Amino acid sequence: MVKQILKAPVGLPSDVERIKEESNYLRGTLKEVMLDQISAGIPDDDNRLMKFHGSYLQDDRDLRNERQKQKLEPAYQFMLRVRMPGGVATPDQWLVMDDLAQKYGNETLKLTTRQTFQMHGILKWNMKKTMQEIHESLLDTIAACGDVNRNVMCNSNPYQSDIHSEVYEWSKRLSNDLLPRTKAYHEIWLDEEKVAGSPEVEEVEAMYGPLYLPRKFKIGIAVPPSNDIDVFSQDLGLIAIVIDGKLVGFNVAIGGGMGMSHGDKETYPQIAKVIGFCKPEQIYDVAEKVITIQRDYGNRSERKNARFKYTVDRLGLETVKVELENRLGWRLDEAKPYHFDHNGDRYGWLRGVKGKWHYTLFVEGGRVADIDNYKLKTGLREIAKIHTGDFRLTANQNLIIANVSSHKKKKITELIEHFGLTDGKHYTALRRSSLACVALPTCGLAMAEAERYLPVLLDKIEVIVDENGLRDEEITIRMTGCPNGCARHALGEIGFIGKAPGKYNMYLGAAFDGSRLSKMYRENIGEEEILSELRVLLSHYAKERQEGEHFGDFAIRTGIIKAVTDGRNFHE
Ligand code: SRM
Ligand code: SF4
Repeated sequence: MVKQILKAPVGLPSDVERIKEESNYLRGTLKEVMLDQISAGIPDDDNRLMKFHGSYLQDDRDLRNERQKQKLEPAYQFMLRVRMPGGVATPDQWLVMDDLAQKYGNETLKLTTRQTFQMHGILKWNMKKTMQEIHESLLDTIAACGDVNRNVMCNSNPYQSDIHSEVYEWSKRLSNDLLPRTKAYHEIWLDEEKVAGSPEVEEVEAMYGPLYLPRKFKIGIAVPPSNDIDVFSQDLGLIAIVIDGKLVGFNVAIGGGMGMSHGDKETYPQIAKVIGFCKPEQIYDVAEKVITIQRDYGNRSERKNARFKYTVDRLGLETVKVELENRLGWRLDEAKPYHFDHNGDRYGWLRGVKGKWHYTLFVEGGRVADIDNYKLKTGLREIAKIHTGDFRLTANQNLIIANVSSHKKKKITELIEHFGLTDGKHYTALRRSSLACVALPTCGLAMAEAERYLPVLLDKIEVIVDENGLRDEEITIRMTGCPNGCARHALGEIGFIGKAPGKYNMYLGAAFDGSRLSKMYRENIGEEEILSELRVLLSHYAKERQEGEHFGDFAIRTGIIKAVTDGRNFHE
């Protein structure tokens, strides 16, 4: 093995590093401040720690100005994110989430782009009860946010192959084994007794250390030909390799990520690069060692440059690979061939390999709510009451009612029809291929609308789509309220990033299989300009595309936009 001398960036540690250091393994003063009845909020330092417990303090931005005028504190409320590897929930867990959202939240559930539930609008006084009920349902929110390994994603299509359940088990193991070891969560939320003795002795975070990671860390496992989890957007992406129906291992890809800041060339989205192959039983070791490289060499001064993608780009891909192999004490094999077809979902009823049925439902923007006549939340509650399989939350914010027996299929179909739940097939394929992040009113970082606006914009784009005979053409379209990229905008064939209220940067040219980034096409445009641009582009595409050519590839081939194969060229 080659000996290397690597350096972490020098500079004063960021404020968050201080907060972690002083937190006594993520405790801070959370226990006390959650009891305080004077404010519905909590201090900033504790809010930073709150993330490690799967929650953020937010305020309802729709009410912000009015409350300010009335000299009231902001309408503070908490967002809560569940840790649920691979997005698999039992019907009972679904019912608990539904009930909690109703009792303590804003009566809706958000199915996130990382396959889990978020609840919004939980008041401080209800947080502990909510956490405890989640725990009783055998789920938790540990490490759902914060500078640690997050919810591990996994291909959500059980109909695809026998391999799926095996791969899902690996995602669960990774998620559990990479959890922080501190008992802070259990003490603060579940009232578990503190074990006697000094915490430093009790809780050596062998892998994370007392400062945890410089930034969040994300792992996802794809099962080709589906890249539904956008494996190249992960800090550590694993691609299942199946030979003769057997899972032989995983290709390992490192250094992906979507976030950036407008106009800041030091920040950029990046595609993870494949560096080799390992056997299934080696993935924990690989993940652990990759995480410790980021722990040791990630940037702890500049949070905007702290993600693993920047560590990889700074040190060099080959150097990181050598360091990984040094830490493993063995070499990765050559990466094995694989092929992705798409990064979307396949809707409606599909029969799986073991004779079970799976129904993929289109959930626009991932929002489970009863809105006017569309009683999605009620319908799913009724389905959960009789369902004996499970639910799978997809990385595209949709839902699979999975593992339905032929016997139960009839009853579930009746409920789907009774509540008019949709697989999206009466919409354009464009809408079915859409993703939007939460943005306003809850996200404190949103510069523009996303989830609430994309459906409205799509109503207008669909007219253009129909005029051009593109109704069944799958074109991925993604909108985020800011450049953090929570809906993986840079991997949408059409991407919009919020710049200011009603204004977006428009991106084109990403690959349909999630393997190439998009590039900025127009800056700071409003709805009228968006529609006039798309009118020209989509008509051009309808007339000039080659057989089977996807829109992103067309935009590159015809020179509408330059291809970006490495995020470091993103701003050029
Ligand atoms: Fe995200 C922060 C919502 C997936 C990149 N994200 C946030 C916060 C917590 C805002 C904040 O820090 O104050 C948002 C909460 C809004 C709200 O009101 O709920 C938020 N992110 C989401 C979700 C709910 C979007 C959705 O509509 O589904 C997704 C929850 C995922 C989950 O279940 O864990 C979500 N976020 C993502 C993804 C996509 C992914 O991971 O596949 C990304 C891009 C991939 C990546 O990480 O590179 C993403 N979120 C960010 C970033 C930018 C990080 C960076 O590298 O710069 C931030 C801001 C930050 O961390 O400082 C952020
Ligand atoms: Fe908020 Fe920006 Fe993420 Fe959208 S992309 S949820 S606006 S942080």
